[in-house]
Amino acid sequence: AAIQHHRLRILGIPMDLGQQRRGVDMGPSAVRYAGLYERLRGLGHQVEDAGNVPVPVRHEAAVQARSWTETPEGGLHHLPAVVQACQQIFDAAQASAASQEIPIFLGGDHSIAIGTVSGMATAGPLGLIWVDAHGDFNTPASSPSGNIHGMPVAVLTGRGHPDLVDLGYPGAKLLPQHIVLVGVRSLDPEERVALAGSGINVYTMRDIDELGMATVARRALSRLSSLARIHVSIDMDAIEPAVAPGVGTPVAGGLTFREAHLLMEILAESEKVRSVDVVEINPILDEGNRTAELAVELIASLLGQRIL
Ligand code: B3U
Ligand code: MN
Ligand code: MN
Repeated sequence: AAIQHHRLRILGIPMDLGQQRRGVDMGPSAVRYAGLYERLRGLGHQVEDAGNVPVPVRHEAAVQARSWTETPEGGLHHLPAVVQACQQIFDAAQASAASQEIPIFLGGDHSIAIGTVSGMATAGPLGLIWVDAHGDFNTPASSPSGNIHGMPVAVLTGRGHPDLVDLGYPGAKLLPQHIVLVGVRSLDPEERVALAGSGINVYTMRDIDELGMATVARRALSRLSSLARIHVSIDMDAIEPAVAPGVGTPVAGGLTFREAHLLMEILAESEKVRSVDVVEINPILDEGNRTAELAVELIASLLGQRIL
């Protein structure tokens, strides 16, 4: 079948407050430098680069955290600044959701998805495919780190700090059965128990090894068969670190280059992909710019690039 042409909107979100390592705020620049705009134009899409959503810089966020509120942050790093940035992300995503365009959100760490997914969910039922080495299903009680980037999936199902859960509008944004995790291989002890009992569909690396990525990708889509709109959130640490070294928390045993592309190609065939996040690229930790270059390739495959 011929490739479907879309209106695409690139939005950078230089967020590094959801985790401890410096450098993920440069993710949007790295992906732009790797040629995202040109590649998507080359596929025949209409592309607009809308620039970046403002995110408080780290020092300012630390100062604000002390001055904005007398109450403690509940152990969450940079909570007020993450909430403020996610509110702006929510507004941008909500505007995109109401239009015909497909937004491509360039992180930044994975805490941005609290805003992107919540905003996209305003236009009706939304399925979520979360490609990640981690579960990102921690709550303030279960998190070993206090890092908000380990919490967005929990937040989107209504679990976690109220300032995050009630972002945009009160309460859960997605049903657990409308969420599919792919590539999981690192869970914290309590996170693991909560995830197993959540109703979320999880495809671990073991599942991918046993079933093959084609089967996993098709099963993931069949879980979301009742939904017309899917958000794909790609944490680059899902990919094998030898292939994608420029991430803050690499975990051995990830998706191969070929598995990651096959997943994108099968998701593209569904013609349900409505929005995309690409997160956790840290150019400081990268070899050259290869992790951002891989991200561009994966986004292209997700948006219709075909070999034949
Ligand atoms: N589960 C750990 C580590 C982690 C989560 N997401 C990433 N790392 N990228 C945590 O801090 O919640
Ligand atoms: Mn993640
Ligand atoms: Mn991860």
